[in-house]
This record gives sequence, C-alpha cells and structure tokens, in this order.
Amino acid sequence: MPFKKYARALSATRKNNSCSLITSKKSSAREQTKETSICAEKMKFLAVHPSCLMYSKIYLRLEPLGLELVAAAARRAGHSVRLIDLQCEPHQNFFRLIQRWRPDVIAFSINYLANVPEILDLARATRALLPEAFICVGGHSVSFIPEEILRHAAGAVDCVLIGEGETAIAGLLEALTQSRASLKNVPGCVTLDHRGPPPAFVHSLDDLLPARDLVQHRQKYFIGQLDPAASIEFSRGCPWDCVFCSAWTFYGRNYRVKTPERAVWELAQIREPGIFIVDDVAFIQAEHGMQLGEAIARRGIRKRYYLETRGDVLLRNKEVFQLWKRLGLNTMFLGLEAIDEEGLKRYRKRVTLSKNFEALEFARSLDISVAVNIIADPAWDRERFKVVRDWCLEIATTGYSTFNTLCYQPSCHCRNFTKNSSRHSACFPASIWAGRRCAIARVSLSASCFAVRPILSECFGSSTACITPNSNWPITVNQ
Ligand code: B12
Ligand code: SF4
Repeated sequence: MPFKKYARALSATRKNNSCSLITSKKSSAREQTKETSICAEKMKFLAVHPSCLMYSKIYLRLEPLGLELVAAAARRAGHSVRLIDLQCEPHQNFFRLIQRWRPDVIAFSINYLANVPEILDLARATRALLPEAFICVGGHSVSFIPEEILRHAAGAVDCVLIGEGETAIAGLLEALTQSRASLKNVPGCVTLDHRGPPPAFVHSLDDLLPARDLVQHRQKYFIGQLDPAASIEFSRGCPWDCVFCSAWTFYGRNYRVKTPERAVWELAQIREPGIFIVDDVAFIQAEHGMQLGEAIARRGIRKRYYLETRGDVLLRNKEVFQLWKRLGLNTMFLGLEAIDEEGLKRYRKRVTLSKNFEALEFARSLDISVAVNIIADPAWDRERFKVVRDWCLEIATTGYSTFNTLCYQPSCHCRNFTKNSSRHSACFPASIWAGRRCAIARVSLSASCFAVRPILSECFGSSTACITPNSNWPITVNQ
C-alpha cells in the first residue's frame, strides 16, 4: 500500500488538529516545528498549486500564473524546480512525486482562504512523509494572515512568505543554503518566532517571465468559451482603494505596467488561442492599452481575450476597448459593485451610478459577453436580494453576474460596516456558489458568508446552492 504511511500520518494529525480554523496555542506549535537544515547550494524546489475551488471548474480552470512566476524565480536562482497543479492532477500524484523526487523545499500557493484547509492537510501529510523538507506557503490571502496560518499548521509549515513571491523566494532559498537563523533577514518571511523585513516589490514587470513550461497539462486551462486559455499579466496593482478589495492593500497602491514590446513578445510565445488578462483593472492608461493593441495588430497575433475593468476606465478609454474588440476581446468583467449611489459611496468605489450604467451600455454595445460584479452586504435581507437578483437577470443578458459577500477578513477594509452586523460572526473562509441557468442570463453567485445562504438558496434555487471550501477537500486518506 504505497500511501499507507501517509494515511497513518494524516489520521494522526487529524485526531489532534481539526481542519477548521481553530486557533492552536503558539507555544505548542513551536514545539512541534522541526528544525530543518538545508545547506545544499542547489536545492530541489517543488511548487504546488491547490485544487480547483468548488464548482469553479464548471466555468474555468486557470493557469497558475503566480506560482509559475515563483517557480521561475527559483529556477533563475539556480535550483532544480518542479511544479504540480492539483487543479489538473489528483493528490495521489503529489504524494508519488514527493516520495520519489524528495524535494528539499516545498512551496504551496494559497491565493484564497478557501484553499487553506486542503493545503494545511497536505502540509501535515508532507511533514510526516518528509520530515527534513522545508515547507512554506505564500500567496495573496495568506499574506494578510501569516501568523494565523502558522498557528493552525501547528508545526507543519516552516514559514509564510508574504507579498509578491518572486523576490521573496529567491531570498528564502539563499538563506536556506546558509542557516535557518538567517531566515529572519529574508524580506517577507514570517515564522512563529519572527517577522522579517517588509516584502519587496518586483522592480520591473519586464524582468518577469512565468515558467509556463513547468505545467504539465496546459490544454486543461480554460475560461468559458476560451478553451484552452493561457493567462497573462500586462500590469500589476490598482490606484483605487475600494473598501472591500485587497488588490491595493496587497500591492501597496503602486501600479506598474509591462512595456508593450515586452508584453507582446511574451504573448507571441503563447500557443493557446484564449487569453485571460489577469490585471486588476485592464487599460487604466489609455496610451499603454493602445500601444499594446497596436503592437499586437502589427505582429498579426490573433487570439480571444477575457479582461476585467472599471466602468469609468471603460468610458474614458473607449477607443482602446474598441481596438481590443477588433483584436478579439471576447468577455469583459465590469466591477459595478452596487446598484445604488449609497452603496457605491460606502464601498468607496469613486464612480457614480449613472457612469456605471453608461459603461454597462457601452460594454454591451461592443457586442461581447459582459459580466458584472456586485458586492452583497451581509446585512441585506431577502427583499434586497430579490431586487438585486431581478436587476441582474434583467440586465445580464449577455453574460453573468457574480456576487461577493462583504466579509470580516483581515485583507479588506470593510470591517467598519460589518462589525456591527449580527451576521459577521458567521463568516467562514468558504464559498457559496449557486448557479442558475435561464434562457436569457446565467447568474453565478459566490459568497463568503454562511449567513446569507438561506436567502441565496431561496433567491437562486436551493438545489444549486452549496457551501464547501474546496473540491478536493477533505483529502482522502487511502489514495
Ligand atoms: C484568476 C483570478 C481568480 C480565479 C482563480 C483561479 C485559480 N486558478 O486560482 C477565480 C476566477 C476562480 C477567482 C475567484 C475569486 N477571486 Co480572484 N482573482 C483572480 C485574478 C484576476 C488573477 C490572479 C492572478 O493570476 N494574478 C497574477 C499573479 C501573478 O499574481 P498572484 O496569483 O497573486 O501571485 C503572486 C503572489 O500572490 C505570490 N504568490 C502566489 N502563489 C505563491 C506561492 C508561494 C510559495 C509564494 C512565496 C508566493 C506566491 O507571488 C505571485 C507573484 O508575485 C486576481 C487579480 C490579480 N491581478 O491578481 C483576482 C483576485 C485575487 N481575486 C479576488 C477575489 C475577490 C476573488 C473572489 C472572492 C471573487 C468571487 N466572485 O468569488 C473569488 C474567490 C474564490 C474563493 N472561493 O475564495 C481578489 C482578492 C482576493 C483575496 N484573496 O482577497 C483579487 C485581487 C481581484 C480583485 N481586485 O478583487 N479569482
Ligand atoms: S475593486 Fe477594482 S478598482 Fe477597486 S481597488 Fe479593487 S481592483 Fe481597484
């Protein structure tokens, strides 16, 4: 039984550790932390992406771009690097790989809180199988709660690397070739004993190139009709500061762009016909969007694109989006967030309702699929949900609507108005996805709050509403 050892180790950890986010004592976690010492100059580095978020794979499965960038940085630093994407492979393959290849360092990506239970289980099992390996986690969401992650891991995770991974991973691997004590000087490195200097930002996006060659199943990535699809980054960060959003808190409100030459050079190397543009707000700078588009047209690159943007950016830069429509823009995701002025003000969206509606009209005039996002306040009652639902079904005739529920998370600034809500205590790092298909619109719905579930079920159909952290969790022990 190849995974017997793992199964035993995992059931032992399960007895002591509930997978729910229950705070364990800092001291006991410290006692369990193994002093791993890795001094090889060239290390074996394994990058791991978690499984698909529950039900998301009905509509998309995306290339693990952030992890590819981390892997590329480790490879550039001279290490031997592999990447496994559990969106495309079962856990069994992960365990087989670590037992055969025996990596020195295993780095898990946790961009979403919903990934936490699965990754902590995997980290515990990995610790049992490879006690000498150094285990770290990094990514968007965990960057806001490193100490909590370390406490919950109770010794299974050696450090959390906060912030952008490219610079942090090189520093970590360098430190590991020296001594464990030097970890405290690594920017962005957090252990139970210390917090290193603040994480460093990548100086120029032009210096980055994701290790796309390391993923094994490129044909499995898609979004909607864009199948297969690759992901690409043209810019990073956002200059706005909406209260519910963590883009600006993560990137420190700085905004960087890839030069059009470099971006188009990278795009030209991608084989997939579909492209997911991961930028938080696409084409904030009209000139940049225009130059990019013109360079793509000059090179004769023909693809179909998905992007996300804001209503006011769309209206300000109409000609840019018209050009991108001609280049193959297929789907646009518009962050409308509220359907009333008061909501927009509360969310600090810094746009008026009429501008948002005008933008929606313009987006639809481009004859592309248009998706909208709405932020739902946990304080909403049944009536309020019904009004918004009806509005979405009426307007979302060419795409779909997503709902995010404001929740009490360390990464966002919405605590001020959720903390008084009797419902906030029900918040949990899980998603509720409910889908409803009808003749004119698809309303997909995700949220992070248990409290709204009954209302969502009623409004969107109880048969499709469900709550679960991750499609592959809990992990099965007898693999
Ligand atoms: C693609 C995407 C998704 C995909 C994810 C698919 C997948 N395979 O994971 C889907 C559509 C499913 C998705 C869902 C959601 N998303 Co989303 N998503 C994005 C998006 C547009 C791009 C991600 C990306 O590729 N970024 C570019 C790469 C380079 O950055 P990165 O992945 O963050 O990686 C860097 C660091 O995080 C770090 N890093 C990452 N992994 C690792 C690992 C290690 C070891 C280390 C050291 C570092 C590290 O280093 C990387 C390089 O710098 C981002 C916006 C953005 N620009 O980031 C939003 C974003 C991350 N999503 C966001 C939100 C709000 C959501 C949803 C809540 C929305 C919803 N409708 O439900 C859900 C959450 C689902 C859930 N259940 O928790 C927010 C914030 C998320 C947060 N944690 O607070 C963002 C920032 C968009 C925004 N402006 O609001 N999303
Ligand atoms: S919601 Fe959009 S515009 Fe607002 S801060 Fe986040 S990325 Fe920027």
